[in-house]
Amino acid sequence: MSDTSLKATAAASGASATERFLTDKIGTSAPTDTARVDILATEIITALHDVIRRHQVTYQEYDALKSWLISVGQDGEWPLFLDVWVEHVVEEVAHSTREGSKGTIEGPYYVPAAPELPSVATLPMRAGEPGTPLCFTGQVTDVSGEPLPAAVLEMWQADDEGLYSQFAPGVPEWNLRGSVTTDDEGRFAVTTVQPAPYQIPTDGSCGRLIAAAGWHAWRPAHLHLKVSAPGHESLTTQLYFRGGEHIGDDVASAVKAELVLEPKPTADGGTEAGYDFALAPSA
Ligand code: MBD
Ligand code: FE
Repeated sequence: MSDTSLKATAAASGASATERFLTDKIGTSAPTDTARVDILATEIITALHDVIRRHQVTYQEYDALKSWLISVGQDGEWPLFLDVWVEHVVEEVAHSTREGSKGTIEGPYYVPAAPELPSVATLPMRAGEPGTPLCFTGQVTDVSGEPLPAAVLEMWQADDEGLYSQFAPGVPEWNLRGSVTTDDEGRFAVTTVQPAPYQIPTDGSCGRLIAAAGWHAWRPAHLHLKVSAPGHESLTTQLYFRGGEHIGDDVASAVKAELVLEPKPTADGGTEAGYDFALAPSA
């Protein structure tokens, strides 16, 4: 980071992620009927009772839980906690029968309306952006292989230090975020840098849980994508790098075999990787 007075803290990125969620997503969930709430809430609470009985949970542990739950909210880390430990199952259930390319979790750091870019483009980045240059190419089609011209590929990613713009201080607003439109054959070629593996903040409530449980805080390096085209279901996914650290033990359980790129070194010291997306027709 160029400005060493700025530190990426859990409280800062958590507050940004919470604000982001409240801005974009609140009220977008369908109204849920009483019977559905009754079943889900009853079963969740009953599952908790079962754990307490099975493990003879003490008052001390109960108070530790209460205190931790309060601190998750104070840190703004509910989006982080839920997206790391819960979202992957919601995604699995939501898309179990969808045709086309595999999706995975969105995570807490998507921002809509990133700068619009043509089919051959470089993501917004700083002069001398650190990291290995990456040329990411591919094609968007429907499930029968018909090209989808003017599909939109929204990309966001961490930089070479594992920092996301708008969630870490000192990074320009739209750094490594862009909204790429495919050409008339559905193709794109995006120049960026290879993201670093991402460590979820260790100084907040999620970090305290990880330390207390003896887990690790790492996600493998990944590119985030939302691919959309008229008449088709939007695809929210991530792509990983073959051989990358933590591919096999992602803290967020979001890696799928189909989502691992085969990066190849290029003559100029960079990397190239290709991926083709097939979008399902809208329901
Ligand atoms: C991330 O970058 C991410 O993708 C997820 C799912 C959770 C935390 C940070
Ligand atoms: Fe991420």
